[in-house]
Amino acid sequence: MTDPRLADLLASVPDLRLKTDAGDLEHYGRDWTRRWNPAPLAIALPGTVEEVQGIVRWANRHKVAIVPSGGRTGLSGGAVAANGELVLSLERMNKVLDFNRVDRTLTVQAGMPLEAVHNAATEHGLVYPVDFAARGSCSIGGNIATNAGGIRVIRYGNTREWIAGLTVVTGSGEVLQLNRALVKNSSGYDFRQLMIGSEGTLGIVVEAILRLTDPPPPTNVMLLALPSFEVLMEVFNEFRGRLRLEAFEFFTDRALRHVLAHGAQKPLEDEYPFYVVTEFASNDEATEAAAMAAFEHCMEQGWVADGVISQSEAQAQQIWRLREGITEAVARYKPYKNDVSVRISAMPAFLQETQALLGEAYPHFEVVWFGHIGDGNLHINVLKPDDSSDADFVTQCEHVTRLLAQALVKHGGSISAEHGIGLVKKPYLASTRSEAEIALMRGVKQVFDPNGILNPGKLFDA
Ligand code: 2HG
Ligand code: ZN
Repeated sequence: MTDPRLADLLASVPDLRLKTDAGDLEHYGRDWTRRWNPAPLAIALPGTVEEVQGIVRWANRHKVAIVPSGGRTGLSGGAVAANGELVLSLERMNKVLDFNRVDRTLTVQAGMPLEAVHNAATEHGLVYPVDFAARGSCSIGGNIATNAGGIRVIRYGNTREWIAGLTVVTGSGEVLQLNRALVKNSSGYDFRQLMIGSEGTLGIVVEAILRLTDPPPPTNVMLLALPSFEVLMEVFNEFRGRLRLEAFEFFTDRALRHVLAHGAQKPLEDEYPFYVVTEFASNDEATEAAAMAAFEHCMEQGWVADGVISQSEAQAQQIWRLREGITEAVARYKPYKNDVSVRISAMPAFLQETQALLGEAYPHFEVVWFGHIGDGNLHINVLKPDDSSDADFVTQCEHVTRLLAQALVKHGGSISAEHGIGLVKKPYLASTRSEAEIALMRGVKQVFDPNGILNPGKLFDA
């Protein structure tokens, strides 16, 4: 280890675990975007809050940038280290610290994988309800940094709703205990909420107090086949009106083809252009009858052409796999991803306009649509053809994203619904946030991170 800065780091934080092998730099320097070449200085794996503080103080002395790092499953480049940064991986800080039955809270270290959080809550007969396909690899700290959403937002909201308290190390190395699990706390600015979704630019989340809730009632999962995009919101309204929805997701025939090619089981005899997976509380005859009534009404209206309802837990999982397996199934095509949202009421007009826009702009690329339609959140994955270079492909897609951003401005939407801005969406931040807001964000960054060492270049340029 020849770099004198690293020698000083080890002198300042004596027991710190540090990795500098080429393979580790590569592994920890990238996220799921795969667009940037990783080039971190080193990887630090602290085991305590004090060690995190020591690293931050060292970084301020040497003006070395820190990239806070969880499971690196992000899709916006928020955890990429491509400029000699120190990656601060929370992966060793992955334990449950406390469970409080009265408060119904679970205190965890930030590096805990989401699935481990789910399991820990279940052990106490409760649930942490934020959930999505990357649950096994992503970490709760990363979820907090991006205010992650997922497949149950329609019922439970985003990560933000479930954070009762945070312990954060700021850019100047102070440790803040934010909100301390209070249910009511009307004592000025809520820095906890400011940290949530700040993408590691204001502070490093080291611990979180998570709110837990009762397990949902028994549910059923239904797959619906739709003849056209236009009826999607009609079907949503019908099901939402009659049932307590836990999820309402959609995907296209192209998405289905990829998931089937990746090993999922064909759900219906015939093919249809659009599909919905919906999960809803179903614990008695009345709810079962309501589900059938919604289905039949949609069939009569011609909004739904076919469908299947889960008869067992295994079948429910099979249906879910059709939706949850999409990201993995298309990963080999290095997709260019959009993650946009509009208000639910603006969805029909926005869908129509976007469909026309993308159909015209991308006649030569395969476009896979899916998403959390019940939250007004669309994922648009454009697949890279084998004969296109990475750079050409991204340039062409960026051109279309500029058009999409204009449509978002018109419909009052967001360029990032749940994946964060990171590096990928940085050029388009102004389509969602006003100049005045972005100027205030810069001011806030200056307060929490005066030397600009925390994840610089992500979200906006200083
Ligand atoms: C999902 O909803 C994730 O499955 C990933 O947010 C979306 O791969 C994507 O574009
Ligand atoms: Zn999503």
